[in-house]
Amino acid sequence: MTKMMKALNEQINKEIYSGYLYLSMVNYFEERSLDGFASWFKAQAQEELYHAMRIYNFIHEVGGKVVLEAIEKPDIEWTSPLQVFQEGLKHEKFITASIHELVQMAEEEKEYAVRDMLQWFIVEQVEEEANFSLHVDQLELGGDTGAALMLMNSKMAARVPLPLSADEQTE
Ligand code: OFO
Repeated sequence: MTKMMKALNEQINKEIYSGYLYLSMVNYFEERSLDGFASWFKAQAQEELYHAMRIYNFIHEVGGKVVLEAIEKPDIEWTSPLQVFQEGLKHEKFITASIHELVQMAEEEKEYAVRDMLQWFIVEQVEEEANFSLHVDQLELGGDTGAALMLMNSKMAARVPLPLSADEQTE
C-alpha cells in the first residue's frame, strides 16, 4: 500500500472516531435530559460518518484498498456542557491539522486526484471549527447552567441531521 493510501485509511479511522466521540457526547447530554444538545451532537456524529464515507468511496473509485482498523474508545465524562464543546473544538483542530498534513503529502507525492478530493475537507474544517467555536463563545457568555443553558438547549434542537446515505448528501 502506498504512503498516501495508508494515510487516507488512517483518516477514515479518525473520522469514524470523531463520530464515536460525538456519539459519546450525545450520551452525556441524553443523561442530563438536554435533548436539544443531544440532537445537535447526533447530527454531528452522523456527519462524521459521512466524512469517512467520502474518503472510503474515493479509495474504491481509484482502485485502492480500504483497511478498517479498530476505533479507539472515546472519553465518556466531561465536567460541564462548556467543557464538552471545548473538547470538541480541540478535536476539530486536530482533524484540521490532519487534513492539512494529507494535503501536504498529496502535493509532495504528486497525488493530484487526492489533492483535489481533499479540497472539500479543507473548506469543511473551517465550518467545523467555526461551529464549535461559536458554541464555546455562547456558553462562555451566557453561562452553562440554568435559564441560559435551557434557552440554548431549545435552539440546538433546530439542527437537522443529514440523510443517512452518503449519495443523498450535497454538503
Ligand atoms: Fe470530520 O470533521 Fe469533524 O471531525
